[in-house]
Amino acid sequence: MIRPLVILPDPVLRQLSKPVERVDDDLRRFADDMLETMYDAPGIGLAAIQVGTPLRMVVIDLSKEDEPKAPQIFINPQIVAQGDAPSVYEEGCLSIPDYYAEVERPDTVTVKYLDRDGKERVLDADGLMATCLQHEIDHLNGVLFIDHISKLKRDMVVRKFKKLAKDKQPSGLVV
Ligand code: GNR
Ligand code: NI
Repeated sequence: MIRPLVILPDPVLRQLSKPVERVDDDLRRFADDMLETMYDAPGIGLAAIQVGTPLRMVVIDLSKEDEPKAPQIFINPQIVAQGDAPSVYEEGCLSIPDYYAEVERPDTVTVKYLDRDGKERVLDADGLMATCLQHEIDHLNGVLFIDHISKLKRDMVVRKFKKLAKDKQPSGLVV
């Protein structure tokens, strides 16, 4: 089931997500909904809070269009180590549609998490996977990629999305 995305400036995006306590069939079904929503968007990652559920779960698929799908589920992901070198990527976010900006983050991260069977795993990530995992884990803490750009740019984006949300209010509907 494709779920509606939560869009800036919805305060839900600023919530702190809670650890998953049990990896069961309900959770796996929810993860499948997240993947379906991410593929539909389309995006390369999605945090549960982006569909309104404040749980510490992330899905990622970095496969290219002409490659087989490679869905990955990260439950309760934690960054346990990060590289010293910075890396800059142009980031976007499904909760901030059509806005892109360069963000600097550590170039590598080691992430500890539970897989879809509830088994503890450790992943050493670099490149786009390192960037994406940091972007998604930020979401679990109520942090957005625009929090890593200049205040001037951030204020411009937030103002634009506030106006878009206001224009979409039913009160502004002219029949
Ligand atoms: O689809 C997405 N693309 C992307 C590009 C660069 C860095 C991070 C991302 S994640 C984003 C999907 C999303 O909003 N995940 O939270
Ligand atoms: Ni995002």
